[in-house]
Parts: sequence; C-alpha cells; structure tokens
Amino acid sequence: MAIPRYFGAKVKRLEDPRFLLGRAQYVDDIKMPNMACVAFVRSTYAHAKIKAIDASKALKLPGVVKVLTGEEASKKCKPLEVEIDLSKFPGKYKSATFPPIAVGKVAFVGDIVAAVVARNRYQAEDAAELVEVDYEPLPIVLDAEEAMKKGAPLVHEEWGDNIMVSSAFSSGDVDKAFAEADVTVKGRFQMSRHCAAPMEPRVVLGFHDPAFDSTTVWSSTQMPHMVRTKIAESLSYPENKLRVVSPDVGGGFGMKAHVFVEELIIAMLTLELGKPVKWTEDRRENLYGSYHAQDELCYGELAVKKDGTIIGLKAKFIGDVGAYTSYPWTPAFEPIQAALQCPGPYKYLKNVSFESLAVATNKTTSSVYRGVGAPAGQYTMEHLLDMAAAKLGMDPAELRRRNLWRSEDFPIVSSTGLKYDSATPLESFEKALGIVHYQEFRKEQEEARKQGRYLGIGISCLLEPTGFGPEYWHAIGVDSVSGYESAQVRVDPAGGVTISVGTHSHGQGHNTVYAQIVADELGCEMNDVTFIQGDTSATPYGWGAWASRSAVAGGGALLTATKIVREKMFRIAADKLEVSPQDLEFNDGNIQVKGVPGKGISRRELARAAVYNAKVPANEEPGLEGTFYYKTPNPVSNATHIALVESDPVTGMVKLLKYAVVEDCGKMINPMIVEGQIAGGVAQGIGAVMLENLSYDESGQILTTSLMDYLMPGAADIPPFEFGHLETYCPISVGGIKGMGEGGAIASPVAVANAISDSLASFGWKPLTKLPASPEIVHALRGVDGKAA
Ligand code: MCN
Ligand code: SMO
Repeated sequence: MAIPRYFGAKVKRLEDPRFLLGRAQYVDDIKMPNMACVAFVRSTYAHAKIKAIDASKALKLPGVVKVLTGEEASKKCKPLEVEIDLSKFPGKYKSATFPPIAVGKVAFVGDIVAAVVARNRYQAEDAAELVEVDYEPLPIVLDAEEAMKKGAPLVHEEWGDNIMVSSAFSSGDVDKAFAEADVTVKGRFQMSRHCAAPMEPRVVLGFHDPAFDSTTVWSSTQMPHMVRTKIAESLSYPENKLRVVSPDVGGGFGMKAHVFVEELIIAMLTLELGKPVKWTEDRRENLYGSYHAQDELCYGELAVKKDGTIIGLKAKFIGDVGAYTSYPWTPAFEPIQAALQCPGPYKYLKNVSFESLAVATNKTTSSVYRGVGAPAGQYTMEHLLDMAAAKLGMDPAELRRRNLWRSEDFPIVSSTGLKYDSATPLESFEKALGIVHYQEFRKEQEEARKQGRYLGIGISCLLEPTGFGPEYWHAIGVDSVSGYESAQVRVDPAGGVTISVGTHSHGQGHNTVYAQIVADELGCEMNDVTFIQGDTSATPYGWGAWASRSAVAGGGALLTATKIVREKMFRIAADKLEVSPQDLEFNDGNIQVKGVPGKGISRRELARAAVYNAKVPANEEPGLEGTFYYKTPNPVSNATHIALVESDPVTGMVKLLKYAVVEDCGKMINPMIVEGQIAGGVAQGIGAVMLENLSYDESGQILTTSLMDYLMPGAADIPPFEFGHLETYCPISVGGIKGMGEGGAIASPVAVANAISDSLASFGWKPLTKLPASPEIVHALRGVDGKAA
C-alpha cells in the first residue's frame, strides 16, 4: 500500500455537511409529474379467511385510480420464496412463500389485503378506509412455545405444524462435560421483540418510461441490486430494462436488507398504470407492517470446573418469527446465528450442543436486525457466565480471564465450526478493565453499598464474525444471497476520480472511508474522489451493506480496483520518464522518480495523456480504469464491552454511568467512524435491554404502533463512552481490514444486564430473565424481603 495519509486517520465525514444542511435526497423527496400515491389496506385480524373484498365505494371516491387485490396481484407476480439447497442446509426448512398481497387469508395484523392507488395520498388513505373486507376469524397463535404444541392453530395449514426451521448442532461430549462439572447453571432468557425503526421508514417510487420502455424503481433499501433481480424475476420483467436506485437512505439496520412485497407491488402498479407510483410508509405502518426481529427465547446451561474452566454449554434458541418468510435470509437466520455466536471467545469450551428453531406465529414477520440473532447468543453465554461466577464465588472478570483466547492462539476453528483468522480476546479484555479501573471500581462499589448506593459493572466479551462472503452461503446451501463485492475506479482526463461500488452506505460513512482509501492509493485528495453507490445502472453488481461487510468487502474490492489503476498510471509514467515503475512514487499529486522531486509528471498530465489523447505505450489500452469483483472472506473481529451502572432498588430505575469498549477490527480505515459505529450499536443495545419491546394483546393486535409506545433510547439515555483500540492486521482480507458495524449492538445488551444484576448482587445475585429490564423487573432483583445479604 501507498504511504497512508488518510487510511487510519480520524478524518471528518465528507457526507455530513450535506446531511446536516438538509441537502440529502431521500426517495420521498423525489416528486414526479402525474405521480400517483398508494395506501395499503392492511389486515385488522391476526388470522382470518378473506371471504370477500368490496372496493366499490373506494373506487367511487374522486382521484382513485385503482384497487389492487391479491387475486389479481398473484396472477402478475410470483410470491417471494427463498432459494435454498435443502441437501446442504443444516436443518429442516419449510418454505413459506410470501404472496405480494394476501390471497384467501391473512396471517398477521398488518398483512396487505389491497393496494389503493389515487392521485394523492389523502385520497388514497380515504379510499383505503372504504375498502370493505369480509373476514372470518380463524384461531390464532401468538407464542412460539404454544405454537409448537400439538393441536396449536396452524399459521400455514399445509405445513402440518408451525415449525418453519429446526436445526441442531453438537460437538464434543456435552453429557460427559456436564457430568464432570463442579458447577452448572441454567437459565431461560426472553429477548424482546424489536423493530429497527430507522429514522426514514420505507419508501418506494416506480416509474415506467415509455420512451425507452424501461422502468426505474427508487427504494429505500440496503441492497439495490438484489431488489432489481427479484423484481425482475417476480414480474417476469427483463432485468436489463429495470433500474433500481437507492438514493440517500436514512438508516436500515438490517430491516432494509430485504426484498419487500411493497417493492413488487409498486413495480407492478407502475407498469400497469403507466404513471409514476409512490408509497411512503408512515411510522405506524413501519412498526407493524415492515419486519420485526430479535424475538428469541433462549434456554442455556453452562458447565464449569471449580477453577473456573468452562467445559460445556447447551443452548436452545426459539425464534418467534411471525407469519411469513423473509427474502433473502429467511427468519431462521436469527436463531441459527444465536447458536453460532453463543460459545464466544472461550477456549476450553469444546463440548457444546445447540438447537435453533424458527416458529411461525400470527405476528409480523421477523427477520434480521443489527447483530442478526447474535445478541441473543451473546446474552445467553455472558449472562450464564456471571451466574456461574456468582455460584463459584469467583469474580466475573477472573472467570473470563482464565478462559479467554489470546492472540497467539489464532487461527482457530470454533466449536461451532467457524474459522477465526485472528483476534485479541484476552488483550482487549485486559485493556478494557484498565480503562474502567476495574479493581478500584470494585472497592468504590463496596464503599457505595455501605451508603445504600448500588453500583454495578458488567462485562461482555465478543467475537464478531463479519463479511459473510460466498464461502459461507455456499456451505449452507443458501442461494438467495452470495455476498461477493465489486468496485470500479475511473480517472477522468483532468485526473479526477470516480468510484462506483456495489455496497451501500445508509449512515455508515462510506463516501469518506472509500475516499480515504483511493486518495492514498492514487496520490490525490479526498475531494478529488466522486462516490457513486445505490444505482444499479451506475455501479457494477454488488450486494449492498449488511453483515458488517462494507469495509472488508467493498473496501477490499475498491483497494484492489484502485491498485489496478495505480499500476497502470505508474507504467505509463515510467514509459514517459524512461525509468522503471518501481522507481516511481506519488508526491504532492505528482508521479515522480523516487527522491528526485524535479523529475516527474503530474497526475493531471498523465490522465490527460492516457484518457483523452490516448498517448500510451503501444501495449497499453487508452483510459485509466479498474474494476474488481472480490470473493469476500469472513474475518472475525473482537471486542470487550464494559458497562457501569447505578441502580435504585426501590424505584427500579437504572442509570448508566459509563460505557467502555476496546475493539479490534483489524486495520481501521477511520477510527472516528469506527467509534461512531460502536456508539450507535451500543445505543441500540441499550434500547434492547432497557426499553424496546413490541407487544401484542391476546387477540393479536399490536399495541406498540407509535414511538410513544415503542420506546427507543434518546441521546439522554446514552452514557459517556471510552474507547480503546487494538489493530490486528487481518491475514485473510485485502488491507488487513475486518468489519465491526454490528458488534456494538451484539455485546451491549448483556454487558448492561450483567451490570444491573451485579449492582444488586448484595441482595443475592439474580439474572435478568426477561427483556427489556423495566423498573418492575429491576426492582424485583432485590428479592421479596428487599434485604441485602
Ligand atoms: N470501518 C473502518 N475500519 C474498519 C472497519 C469498519 O473504518 N476496520 C468503517 C467502515 O468503513 C464503515 C463503518 O466503519 O464506514 C462500518 O463498517 P462495516 O463493519 O464494514 O459495516 P457496513 O458499513 O457494511 O455497515 C453494515 C452494518 C450493519 S450490518 C448494520 S445492521 C448497521 C451498521 O452497519 N446499520 C446501520 N451500522 C449502521 N449505521 C447507521 N448509521 N445506519 C444503519 O442502518
Ligand atoms: S442486520 Mo445488518 O444489515 O446485517
């Protein structure tokens, strides 16, 4: 690599002025002449037959253009179905196709029954209310464990039961480990049901252009290419006539890493009506009509020796995944990932057994959300560890210290079969303890208890697999996604650089980090780099952003594509200067002979010669361009999180005092962005453990359809952070980079939970078994008599 000027520096984000000054352009900002608007009629029943739909009154309202129902939609559009090679899939899988609009029956409150198109949104909403649907209610099932019982109402009758996916895994001898253990602990932990609730809900705009007989769909998505492929396939529409654009996107957090039926419906409507058609989701609709996540019930059991050696782990994860399957992940991805995550960075743990179940219920479909099930696995392991420490009478930090892998142990294959290239679990742990002055805090805690103040500290040690490239998906037979990545770098005649990438930034700051990479390689300034993403007609095919992949996958593709250009520039310059390319270097925008400042050629001159005048050596093509498709590796990063809290056992209120994270994500491109990503993830984890919970009444009506009911953390709920970094060069990725975008959200819920249990440990250590930890639940930790031991 070139001498880094920007790679590794805390450079301010190039995109921020645009966002802060309100100059971003989201899908809803796009207005087209003659544009129609859609409002959906969504089921008010959790489970019911649709006996009849009468749209006659709606169609009489002024401005109403069309009412599309399931019967008609299913003739024009195939349902969404995940492509899985069952011979490789590690478990039993039942396909639940997701019809674009419900046909014959609805399976959750929010299921789409009809799409109403009108000249404006007001008319569409008014008309949607006039669509009369005759429902015949069916028995409902709202709880995953109930849904697994014999005789439970069936969400999909044709399945014969409600189990969408079941998968089991074991290695070593778990029974023996438990028989040999000095101490065993077990727990049942209920994670809360989430909605990513990004600042910008989903928006889709479709436009068919008669001049070219082509169609553009703008969608607020994390994965525009996949959306294009799936719309084309579902509607049997030529993919080369379809363009999908995701302009500025106001957060996604996994929820927008899907193909949604709403995207299919808007494309269908614009093709039929020959006019632009837009749908803008409102907050209420987003909270019940998009996807949920994280509703995992976890059973875990841990076996340890007297000296603290962790020798056995059993866990079962039951995902309450709602009504349908999600494209491309299936709702099974969360409970399966929970199991993969569960063993954590603990080296003596060879004996493990896991079961993961995805169970259908009459609720909103549940799919992936930042961390993808890993927060549940992390919670289970790290809370059991504190439980074991309490039972052993050992300090929870000491218990971890005795078991953590250290950097020289890598590479390793985990007990769940994941390959871990390199990591620093013990090193990051010690550094994090140093940051919070662990021993001093323990003393302070003891003093405070004497004065009736309850301080607590909670640790969570994380290994975060990132990237998830083709090797991973091929191995498990999932063909709906592959996850390689692409980048293209072009130099214009004036020496400016345009990069176009297949990844997607919707808050992560890719414009900045990619410009840092390119500026270093091509000896230019960051502002000389123009960044294009999110437009299928302007970028090579790529996979968007998810699985903390962009730094690894997009960064690796870009670095390689840029090197192709750099090498060509050096070859051409060498020819002109009559030296060898190895004798050249970039200096202040010039390519010069190493150590001879006067002898060189400016980047601009060289670009003019190569791109405009075709004055290149005989064996070179004109132009300066590089494209690279990268089979993304799957590096693992690691971190230690430590939360400090103060709890009030009387009111049950918890105050977060401080939060420390030591992260090792390989070479950091921009440490400031890395810290921002950790902080954002931790904020979401704080939401998970303290506040967020989508709830339903017994009839399957969702009760949390506004941000007054679904409580998300605000800035005032977030404690001050302290960050530490380690940088282990990743041996398997281009540039030594590892991902990290989800770790904040994975490690934090249990760090806080451990801190809360610890704060009230003088009443007898008790686990937090149900999230979110509301004041009632925290209050209950002090026990019936409320007397400290
Ligand atoms: N980075 C870096 N050096 C590294 C690793 C990362 O500088 N060694 C930078 C990256 O260049 C990138 C950011 O940190 O700008 C996050 O990198 P990465 O881990 O590659 O994750 P992605 O960019 O692929 O983002 C996806 C990840 C996921 S999966 C979810 S979910 C999530 C998250 O990012 N959703 C987010 N963070 C989010 N942040 C915002 N604002 N909005 C979302 O929807
Ligand atoms: S849930 Mo993140 O988009 O992998």
